[in-house]
Amino acid sequence: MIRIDRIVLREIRLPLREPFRISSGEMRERRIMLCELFDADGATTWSECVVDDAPNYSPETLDTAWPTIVRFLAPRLLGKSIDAPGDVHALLEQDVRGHQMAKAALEMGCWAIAAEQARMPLARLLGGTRERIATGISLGIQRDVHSLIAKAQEALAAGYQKVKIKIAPGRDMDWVRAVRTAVGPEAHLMADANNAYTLADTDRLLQLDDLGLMMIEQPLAWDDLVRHAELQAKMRTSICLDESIVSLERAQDMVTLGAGRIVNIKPGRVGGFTASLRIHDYCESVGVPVWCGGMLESGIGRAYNVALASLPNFTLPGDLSPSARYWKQDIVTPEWTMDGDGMVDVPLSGPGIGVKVDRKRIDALTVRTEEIRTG
Ligand code: OSB
Ligand code: MG
Repeated sequence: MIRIDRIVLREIRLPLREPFRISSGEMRERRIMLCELFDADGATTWSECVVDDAPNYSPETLDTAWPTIVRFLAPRLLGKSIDAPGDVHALLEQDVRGHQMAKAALEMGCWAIAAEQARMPLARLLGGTRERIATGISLGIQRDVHSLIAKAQEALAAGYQKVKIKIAPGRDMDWVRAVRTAVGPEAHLMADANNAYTLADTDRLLQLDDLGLMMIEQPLAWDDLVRHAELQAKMRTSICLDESIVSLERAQDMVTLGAGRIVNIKPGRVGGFTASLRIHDYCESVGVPVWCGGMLESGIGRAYNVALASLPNFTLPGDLSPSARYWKQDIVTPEWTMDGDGMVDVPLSGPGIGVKVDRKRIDALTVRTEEIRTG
């Protein structure tokens, strides 16, 4: 039984080790929104709302998620006795349109509370079976092709099992081809366009077919399945959808329309774990591989992604780099690490999210807090 009687929101600022640039924007410092959830029986946990400062990935931002939680979502949860964490999704979804990342922060927090109560690792409560998960790196758009090649080589040497290259018009085919030439035909490469193209670019995008990519992620508009289907019909390279998949229904539509062949599941983007599990199970039933994407999470959000990625149909390496790829110092102990084979351990030795949260450090980084209580 879950009964949340207090939620504390916080904003912290954490500078990235290096700027992360995608076709739709650049980030230097992560504004991170954290939630602390307190259950009436004494169980507590931390969760992360994966919103960004700007609405260039999804319509949500930190400054929309915060008041949405305070005014519309937290009041639905607070003081209510809930049998199982799987019930929270429907409670938050009813008559609240959108705001998936805001919903996910609370929903996933309830799963972690349930894991604490059951004295189970979160990964196992979700049904995860893996002990270690395969990791890929997501490389932002670099200053020039030489630095991109160097970063890709460095990542493969470190053991990463997949290199995702962010592309945009003018920094695309030639750059990916140069990386392919440098790293050889066997390396697992993919590209992510974050909506930078339209169907007018079809001929250009078809050049990717000669580069042996695992997939191209979200080449067209964030909310457009129909045109992705038109492109996929012409393209040998598999399209993987990220931005477009905001629910189980959109994953079903992708398959029905032929808009893509692979799904990047980010639990924040789909409203939390219940929707993620449904998408995972549906994709498994129709033979669509999934992998776990990332939103430059702190060590807290990463714990949730790693737990999810331990499920069986997460058959492709996720964007789940170790802490040191993003931060000088993470806000959890131990920090997330990756071994030389590109594997990250799923924390299985204790209950809940499996990392200790460094409250002192979080206090020092906090720029605002708000407490929401029952009544
Ligand atoms: O498109 O997957 C994306 C980060 C911010 C916004 C969108 C995306 C990304 C990444 C980062 O690719 C992956 C990571 O967290 O390592
Ligand atoms: Mg993406």
